[in-house]
Amino acid sequence: MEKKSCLILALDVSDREEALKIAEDVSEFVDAIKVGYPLILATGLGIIRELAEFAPIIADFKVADIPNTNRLICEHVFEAGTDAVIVQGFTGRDSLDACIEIASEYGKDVFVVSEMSHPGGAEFLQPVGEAIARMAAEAGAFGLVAPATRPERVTAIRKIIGDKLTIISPGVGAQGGKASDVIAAGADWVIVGRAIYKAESPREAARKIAAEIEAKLKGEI
Ligand code: O7E
Repeated sequence: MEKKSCLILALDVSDREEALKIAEDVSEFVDAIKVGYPLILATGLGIIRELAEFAPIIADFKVADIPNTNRLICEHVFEAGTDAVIVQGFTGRDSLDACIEIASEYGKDVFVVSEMSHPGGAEFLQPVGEAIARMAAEAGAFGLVAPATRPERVTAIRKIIGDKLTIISPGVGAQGGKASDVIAAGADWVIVGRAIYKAESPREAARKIAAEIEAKLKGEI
């Protein structure tokens, strides 16, 4: 995935036309579009190829099963035309290896959730987040998902993985995180959903966040 704006759109709308319109409007300002259960369950897997016209697609199915089932899920996901899949790390190394194996057959990427951005993410996942990050690095994942709502956790995870893996970070906007803080903390990309797709002008909202990130990277703010 090419790093330009360092912004990923989380497209959690349920209407096909709306999804395509937003994707087209914001495509200039995003490096990828993340799609998950809300959009896919509402419109079907075919939306992935339609959206891929506008940006690389990350399939957020947070895959969390035994190795064989993970393999079957990832095959469907890559056959549908996605560039990357998001999987959970807590299911263990063999389950993660199964996803990475299929991804490398297709020449695609795997992101591993190390810890989550909502308050409940601190209950069970946070205590094992660093161990999951180490495992993902050893397994050869492309990247990790770490919480924009807790930039200090992004920094802690960056220290563990060094430059070996990328970090994508959700929780900016509606969940309270700030894009420039998370980039400064060590994330490669921020993931933004509602603050863009619910804005009066999704294009303008995406442009503003991309500009904030650019200013941070240039040391202007
Ligand atoms: O809060 P929003 O509207 O900006 O949307 C955030 C998106 O990131 C949404 O799709 C949600 O499911 C996802 N997400 C989190 O918010 N927190 C997490 O810890 C993990 C994810 C996620 O997408 O995991 C994979 C990146």
